[in-house]
Amino acid sequence: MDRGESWTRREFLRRTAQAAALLGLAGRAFPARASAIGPVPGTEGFHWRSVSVRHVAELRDWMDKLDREGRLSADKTWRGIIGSFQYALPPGMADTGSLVVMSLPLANAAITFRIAGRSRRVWVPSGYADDGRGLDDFRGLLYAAGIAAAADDLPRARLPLKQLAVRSGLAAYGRNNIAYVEGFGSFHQLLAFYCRRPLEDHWGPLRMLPECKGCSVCLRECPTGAIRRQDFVIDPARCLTLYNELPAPIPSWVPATAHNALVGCLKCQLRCPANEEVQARTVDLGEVPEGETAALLAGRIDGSLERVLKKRLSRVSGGDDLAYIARNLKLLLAGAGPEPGPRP
Ligand code: B12
Ligand code: SF4
Ligand code: SF4
Repeated sequence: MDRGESWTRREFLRRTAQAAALLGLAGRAFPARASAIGPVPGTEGFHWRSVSVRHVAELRDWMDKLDREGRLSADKTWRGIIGSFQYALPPGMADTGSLVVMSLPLANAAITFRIAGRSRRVWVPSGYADDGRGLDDFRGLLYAAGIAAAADDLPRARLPLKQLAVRSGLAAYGRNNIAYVEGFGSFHQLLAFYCRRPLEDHWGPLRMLPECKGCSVCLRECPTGAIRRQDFVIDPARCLTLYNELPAPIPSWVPATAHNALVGCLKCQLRCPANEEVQARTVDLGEVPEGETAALLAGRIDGSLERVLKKRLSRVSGGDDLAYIARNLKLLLAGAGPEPGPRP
């Protein structure tokens, strides 16, 4: 895969310092907040690509085409999320402007619960553990690197980010419909900002990850049949993540053995050959003592315990809703899902 604008940490620091000096930004606090789980060792920095804003309508056209062909799910929750994309350009954005799509490396994490004298490690997939960074930190990266001018407010682009990343040449689609970026595999976060500056237009066709040719590991691993043999587009209504991120009851057709993480699912990524080299970077989120685990599981959450638990679980997005975390943990324990460890 073409690496595009990819930086090692040393190069990243050199170029950002240079750009900051050029822009008169030297001394700017960046990143603005300390990271709670820290950068992924060896993969600090980010990858990015730009396309012209003139292509935004083409992102929507592709979605509409899939819909007309009957390839998109009718699931209401999923439709609600997809319906929130905003294809109109932000106010005042000229068609000479650009979209900058960023990929930031993430690590999977593990949290340990003490239960009945034993330690039970549980996966917290990449993207759910809060690393302490916010949108302004990411904008800060673009300013400091000289990609965007300091005067540009960089409105966030609420668009289908995987499609955008693949069209820009930054990523390629895996058969699991997750976007893979060289050096990060599937474990990274995508973000996009509108930028008023005309940047190089990398727009191109959708690409599949070369490793997917002849491979069906994710298709076999998916515990709920969301990845389809007959259609590249997955069925989101069969994806465990659509349900376990929400407090609503998990549908009864989901097998008891499907649950494998405190929230989300890692099954289609863990054994993926394209993740082989990037997968060993699990971050430890510490241990929840026996008393707190027992109370969480029993739903006996009084005021002081709630404060302690929220503090521990605040690194899990949505960690303030302890009821759904408790439900997921119970399901995981009952189904004897896999424990975090070396690549299976
Ligand atoms: C809706 C959504 C979900 C829904 C539905 C997923 C889905 N596939 O639609 C649910 C809640 C289930 C979900 C789950 C997950 N999600 Co999610 N999700 C999103 C969201 C908001 C939109 C995704 C979207 O556009 N779906 C619409 C479908 C139609 O598009 P698509 O999935 O890109 O599919 C394309 C291909 O099928 C392609 N296509 C069709 N035919 C063909 C043929 C060929 C040959 C090729 C190459 C392509 C191709 O066309 C489609 C459109 O381009 C994005 C954030 C964002 N703003 O984009 C995050 C996002 C995609 N999610 C993310 C993550 C991490 C996940 C999970 C891994 C979380 C977890 N650990 O459990 C799982 C993975 C599930 C999976 N296998 O896709 C990350 C992905 C980062 C990455 N590395 O790609 C995103 C980008 C969030 C972020 N900001 O980082 N997610
Ligand atoms: S498991 Fe195989 S088919 Fe699935 S995304 Fe990875 S390389 Fe592609
Ligand atoms: S996240 Fe889990 S349920 Fe969803 S497609 Fe991947 S393996 Fe299947």
